[in-house]
Amino acid sequence: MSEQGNTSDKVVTRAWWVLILTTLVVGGVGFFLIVVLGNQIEVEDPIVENFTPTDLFVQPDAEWNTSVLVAKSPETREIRKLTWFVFAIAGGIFLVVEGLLLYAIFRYRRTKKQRLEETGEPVQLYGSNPVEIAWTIIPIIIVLVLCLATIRTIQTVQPTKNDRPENALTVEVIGHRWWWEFRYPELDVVTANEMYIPVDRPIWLEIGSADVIHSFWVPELQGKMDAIPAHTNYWKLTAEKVGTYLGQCAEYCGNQHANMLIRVVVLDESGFDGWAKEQARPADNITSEQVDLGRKVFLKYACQSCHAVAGVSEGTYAPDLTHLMSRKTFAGGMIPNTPDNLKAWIDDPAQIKPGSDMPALKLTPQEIEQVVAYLVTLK
Ligand code: HEC
Ligand SMILES: [Cu+2]
Repeated sequence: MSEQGNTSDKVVTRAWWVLILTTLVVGGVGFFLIVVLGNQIEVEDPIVENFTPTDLFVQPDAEWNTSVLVAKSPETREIRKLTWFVFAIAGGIFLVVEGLLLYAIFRYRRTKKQRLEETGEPVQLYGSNPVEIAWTIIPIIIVLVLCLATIRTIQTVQPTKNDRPENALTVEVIGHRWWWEFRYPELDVVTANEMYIPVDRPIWLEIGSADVIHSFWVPELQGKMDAIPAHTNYWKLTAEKVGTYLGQCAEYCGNQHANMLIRVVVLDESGFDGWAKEQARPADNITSEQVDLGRKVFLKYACQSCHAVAGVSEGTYAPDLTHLMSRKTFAGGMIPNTPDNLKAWIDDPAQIKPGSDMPALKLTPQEIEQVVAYLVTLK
C-alpha cells in the first residue's frame, strides 16, 4: 500500500476518535443536565413589577418547577418510575454498545507490526446465524418489556370515564386560544388560567376544547392530556402538598401557544372552601361614580358580549371576569394582574399578545381609566 493509503487510514482513525469522544461528552453533559440539575432546579422568581410588552416570560409565582422528574402526586410518581426504568434500560444498552465498541477498537486495532508489513485488510467475516438470531431476539424482548411496562403505567394513571372516585372534585378544563377556562360544576364557580384545588383530594378533570387541540400539562401533578374539541378526555390527579404548580399548553395551537400557561394553586381544605365561597358570590358592586361609568363602558362596548361578569353580562367566549382581581395574572397567565397592565391590555391586546382573540376596541384614554376602575372592583 502507498503512503497515501496510510494517511487516509489515519484520518479515518481520527474521525472515529472524534465521534466516540463527542458521543461520550454529549452523553455525559446530557446526563448531568437532565438527571443531576433537572432534579434540583427550584427557580426563585420575584414578581415582575414593571411589566413591559417585551417581558414575555414573567412568572409571578415565587417557586415553580416544570421538571418531569419532580413528582408531587401519586400519578407523577408512577410516571417517573417508568421514566427511570426506560432510562436504565437505555443506559444499559448505551454502556454495552459503547463498551463493545471501545473493546473492539483496542483489541483489534492494527498493530505497528501489521502496519509495517502492510498486510492489508484483516480477515473479513460474513454472516453468523447465532449472532443474527441474538440481535433479533434481544431487541424484541427489550421492546416487549418497555411496551408492557408502559401499558401498566398508562393503566395506573389514566382513568376511563367510569373511574371517577366518589369523593372527587370535578373541574371542567376547556382550552381556548390562548387561555384556559376552569369550571367547577359542583361549586358554581368559573375561572381562568389559575386552577384552585384542595390538597389530598382526588380531582376529576373533564378536559375539552373550544377551538383547536390543546394539551393540559402540569408536569409535577400529572402527565399530558389532549384537549380536543367536541370530545371529553378524563384525567385524575391528587396534589399532596400545598403550593403553586406551573403548567403549559403542550400541543402547538397557534402563535400564542407558548403564552397559554396553567397555574394550579393547591390550598388546604379550609383555604379552598373559603376560595370557592368567595368565587361563587357575585362581586359586582358599584362603589363610586367612576366605577359606575366604568360599568357603563363595559356594557356599551362589546366587552359584555364576550366576557361574563356575574349579574352583569353573560358572554362565554372569553375569560370570566366576575372575580378577575382574585387572579395574580391574566391573558393566559402571561401578565401580572395590575391596573396598569390592564390598561395597556385593553388599549391594544395585540401589542402585548399578538394574534390574541381580543380586539382593540379603540376606547378613549378616559374610558380605559373608567373601565379599569370598574374591573379592579371585581375581587
Ligand atoms: C371578541 C371578544 C372580546 C371582546 C369584545 C373583549 N374581549 Fe377581553 N378578552 C377576550 C379574549 C379572547 C381574552 C383572552 C385573551 C388571551 O388570553 O389570549 C380576553 C381577555 C381579557 C382580559 C383578561 C382576562 C384574563 O383573566 O385573562 C380582560 C381584563 C379583558 N379581556 C377585558 C376586556 C374589556 C374591558 C373589554 C371591552 C373594552 C373586552 N375585554 C372586550 C375577548 C374579548
Ligand atoms: Cu394551546
